[in-house]
Amino acid sequence: MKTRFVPILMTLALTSAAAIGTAQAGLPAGERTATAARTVDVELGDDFFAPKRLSVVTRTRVHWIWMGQSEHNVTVVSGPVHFASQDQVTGDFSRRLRKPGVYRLICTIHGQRMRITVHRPAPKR
Ligand SMILES: [Cu+2]
Repeated sequence: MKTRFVPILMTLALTSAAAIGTAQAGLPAGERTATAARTVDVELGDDFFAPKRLSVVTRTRVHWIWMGQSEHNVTVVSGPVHFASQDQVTGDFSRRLRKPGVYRLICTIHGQRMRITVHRPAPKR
């Protein structure tokens, strides 16, 4: 049991660090916003996405990480581009989102949802 506990604590610590790094005042709870193209991690648990809502600039890479015990997938049900992961129990999946718009995603096995809004970066001055 001890051997299982350590990785879980490490994962929690990493998740908290990531949340602090992207926390922004004035945003609804659970909403994470990226203003520069980079990689944003999303946890895929039993049965939820965290965060559920994401707002990112074009060219951001979204990286889903399987954290639960059950089989899940990431499937776009509406949006500018459609894609889907395999059904998997562990591992990860990523996509770079180049087209602006609203992407609605679900796990087709359990129905948990998430939404990603992709917007163009603000013009440079
Ligand atoms: Cu699922």
